Amino acid sequence: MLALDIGGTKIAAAMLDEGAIVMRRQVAMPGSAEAFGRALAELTADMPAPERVAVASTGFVQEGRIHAVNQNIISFWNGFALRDFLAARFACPIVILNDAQAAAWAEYQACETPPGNLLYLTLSTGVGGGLVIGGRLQVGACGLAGHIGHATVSLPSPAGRVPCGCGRTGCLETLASGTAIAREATRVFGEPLDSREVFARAATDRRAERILAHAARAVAEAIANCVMLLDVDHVVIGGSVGLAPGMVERIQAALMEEPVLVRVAITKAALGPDSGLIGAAQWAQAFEGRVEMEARAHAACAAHTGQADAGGHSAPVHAKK
Ligand code: ADP
Ligand code: BMX
Ligand code: ZN
Repeated sequence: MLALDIGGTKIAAAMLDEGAIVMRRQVAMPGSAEAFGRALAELTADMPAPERVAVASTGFVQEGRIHAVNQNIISFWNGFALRDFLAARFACPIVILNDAQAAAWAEYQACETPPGNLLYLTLSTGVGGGLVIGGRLQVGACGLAGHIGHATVSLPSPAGRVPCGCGRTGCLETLASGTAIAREATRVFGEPLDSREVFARAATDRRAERILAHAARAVAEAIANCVMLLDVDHVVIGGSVGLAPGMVERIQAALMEEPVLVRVAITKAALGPDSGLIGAAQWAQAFEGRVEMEARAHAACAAHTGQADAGGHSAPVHAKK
């Protein structure tokens, strides 16, 4: 099985044998469909022809197409026919899932004692989320389930409430993603800084630590909302920002500021940067053409994608301002 994890910053490709990763490669996510094709060819050049392709991708997935929630994450991703694109390269079944949903599924399977309801949060280029409720991964009616990065939090960013590429203002993603941390650090320090550099400076510079603590507080608020809404009893944190030194501890500390009722267990992703790859593979293994496991591009979802459905509705909620 070939597994791909396609994010706003990088693409990871892995060959799996009986669920275990045997080869793994990673490249930067290119900015066009043509360059994406070339990167894919390069990543898989020395891999054997797969029997199945499993994809964890940023964006929400409907019947093999990827739609952007945040228009600013990947320039060519909105409505991109990823399954057709891959089918032209691999003559085998292809299963596609949102990246955070895939990671949630893998992390749920990796739990020694399965929680009742699990929330997986990736702090990466954006902020993604996946939910396993009562042992079932939630993809949602239209593929959007778990998109907690676009739930708003009341904590303002020090630079004010920031508009998000999804059309809302004050989303968790505008406070706690790698992109948001870099933007805030660049404002505070007056020089271009990425989030890795903010973590490096945090031990010795209080301004850097404050930026990370603020992001952690926003995450804790979103977790509290999720506990109240869904009675989540375990939260798993992943993504390069979530896995960076001290981030989980900062979120745990911030959740202690919330009432005891919402103080759930928070752990670092047991599968580290591989949860998306492994979760997509596990999902594809179980899929066997069961369409009820996929979100459908049904009439009600046309509003999300701006595509007119049979009833003639076309309400692009993502129209750029
Ligand atoms: P993707 O979003 O493509 O899945 P990542 O999970 O690697 O990829 O997240 C990318 C974001 O994480 C970028 O904003 C990047 O600057 C940031 N990042 C990458 N490595 C680190 C690190 N070691 N420490 C902190 N931030 C990191
Ligand atoms: C964004 C959104 C989610 C995704 C999350 C994390 C897009 C293109 N992506 O909120 O679907 O799960 O980012 O993705 O709208 P990543 O790119 O940070 O890995
Ligand atoms: Zn948003």
